[in-house]
Amino acid sequence: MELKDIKHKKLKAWIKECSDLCNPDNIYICDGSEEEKALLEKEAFKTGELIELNQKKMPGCVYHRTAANDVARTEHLTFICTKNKKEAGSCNNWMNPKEAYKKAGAIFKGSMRGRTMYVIPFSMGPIGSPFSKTGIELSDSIYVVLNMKIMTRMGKTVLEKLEETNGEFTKCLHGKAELDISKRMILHFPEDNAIWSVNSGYGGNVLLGKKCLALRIASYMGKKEDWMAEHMLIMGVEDPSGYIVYIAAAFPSACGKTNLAMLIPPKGLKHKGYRIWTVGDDIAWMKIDSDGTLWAINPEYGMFGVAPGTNSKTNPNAMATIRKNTIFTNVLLKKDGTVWWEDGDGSVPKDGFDWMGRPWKPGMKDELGKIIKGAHENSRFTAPISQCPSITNRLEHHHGVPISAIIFGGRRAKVAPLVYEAFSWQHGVFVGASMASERTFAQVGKQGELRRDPMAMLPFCGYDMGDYFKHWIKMGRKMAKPPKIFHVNWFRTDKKGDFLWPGFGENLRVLEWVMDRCRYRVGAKKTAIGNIPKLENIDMTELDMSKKNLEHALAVHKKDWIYELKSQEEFFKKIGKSMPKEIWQEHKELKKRLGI
Ligand code: GTP
Ligand code: SPV
Ligand code: MN
Repeated sequence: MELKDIKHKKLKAWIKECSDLCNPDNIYICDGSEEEKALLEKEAFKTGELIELNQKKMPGCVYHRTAANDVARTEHLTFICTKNKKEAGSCNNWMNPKEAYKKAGAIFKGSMRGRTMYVIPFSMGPIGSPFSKTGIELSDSIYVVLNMKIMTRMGKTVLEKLEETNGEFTKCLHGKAELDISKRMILHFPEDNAIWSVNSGYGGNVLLGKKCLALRIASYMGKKEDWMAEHMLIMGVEDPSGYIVYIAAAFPSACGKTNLAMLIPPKGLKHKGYRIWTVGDDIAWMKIDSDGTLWAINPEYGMFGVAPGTNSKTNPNAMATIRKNTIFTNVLLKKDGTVWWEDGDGSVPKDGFDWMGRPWKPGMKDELGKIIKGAHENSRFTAPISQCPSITNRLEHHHGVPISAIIFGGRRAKVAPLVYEAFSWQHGVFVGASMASERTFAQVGKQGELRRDPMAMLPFCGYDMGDYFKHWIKMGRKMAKPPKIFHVNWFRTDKKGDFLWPGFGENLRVLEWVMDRCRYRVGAKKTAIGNIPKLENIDMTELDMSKKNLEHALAVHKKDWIYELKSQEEFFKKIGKSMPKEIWQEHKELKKRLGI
């Protein structure tokens, strides 16, 4: 298919406009077929953009390295470009759309000379579902095309549907340009339903269906159209009677979404016969259906997961998912054409090539004496979600799944207990709004620093944060049966700095309590911050953890929370006038409950 064959007038004109700007040698319209994939891979092997992995041991797997300064989302170079600055709010970087188009336009100009511009039609959500949105990404990167093929429903069928309905689409323009970080810009134009990304080749910056469309642009759409786009995993927990409770959970980047979404019941709970169904591991789109309950879909089709720390003990389902047809980015390349990462499976290889392509041996140190890692800490795998052994059979279901509980969570060494339940929807919105987490390697910046990250959406909300909280409150009022809201923290540490809670599969013990609360099967202990489990209501069968440590994990320390309140207040003040009075009200109530 060629440009002249495109019947959708607006689409054709826009591709032409972008091609006039970027000046590619060729335009190629992707059909999403396996033959196309094979051809593109072959070409990328020739140029070195991709390396073919050992096909005997890792069928269908390829390897890619990004530039050394292009290994994580760059939030400081990410902008919301609305006419009115107020719409973007104080938590986003803002740029005037005119200025943004001009600046980025100058960088895009002629940037695809000698390259091909790939036209990537994709659907976020099942094709044709009332939940779904169509995007067209133009990119000069084969790596992007191949990732989009895994991460979204991509190709001919999407384009046909768009033409058939003469539908709307999000205009996504991506160019690698010179991969120059000083000229990198990730721009969102919610009023134009457009995204421009230039000078990056890394994940969330360039797979424009993911964070850019499915969260920043979609959250903006959701506010207007009465739905929600959230940074949440979706999972079903089936009990032995066959009843499935669906849970959506928002944790910041690299805080355990992928792991929780496909957990395997721990040994001690095996006899209870729970089964986990994975619906999504990063993004949820949620709508109130005619039954008054909240239904969710995973708009994605693949997983872009953190490699380090993933192994057959912590996450066997992820290991099974990435056995074939997977793109590995920035991990260690072994001499036998397989890959490895820190805390992965198998023994540490005696040599290989690190994520920058340099010869590597374990224990090597840099000039500062720091150990050189073989895989970058934010190295990732891209794999079809259908390969996950616990995949739900409702992935293509146009209505998604009904959500009974929403869980917020962060990475907090102190303060936040293992789990607590909000008293109401409005209190739950406050709990989400006051979330905080220690920074991880998934974003550039100081690691470990605590930052407030409401609903894990700080870097992803496409409009003013105060208005976003209002939207949450409004949605709750529209639901006949709003989900119960909880907060968890798998990362609380003891005095020595070790995690108090074993995490991973054992987290089911906490989910069990969450489900029991949703079904009114168990009581709770009321504290100032919310309801926490009575010790005897967390099933500790075969878990090597003392009662005392469970007590520590669940403890609510008044002193910590007084400090926490202040930090929340500072953050809410920064959001400014748009902060809903209901959230301030909840803040006041918490103060009262703490007796201050
Ligand atoms: P993004 O893809 O960046 O959004 O990350 P994510 O939220 O999906 O996080 P993921 O599940 O990939 O986990 C990130 C890191 O946290 C990995 O190194 C995991 O091994 C670790 N992790 C996940 N769950 C737990 C847990 O329950 N306890 C502990 N201690 N670590 C965990
Ligand atoms: C995240 O950082 O939340 C990710 C990886 O899931 S990225 O796609 O780069 O945003
Ligand atoms: Mn994520």
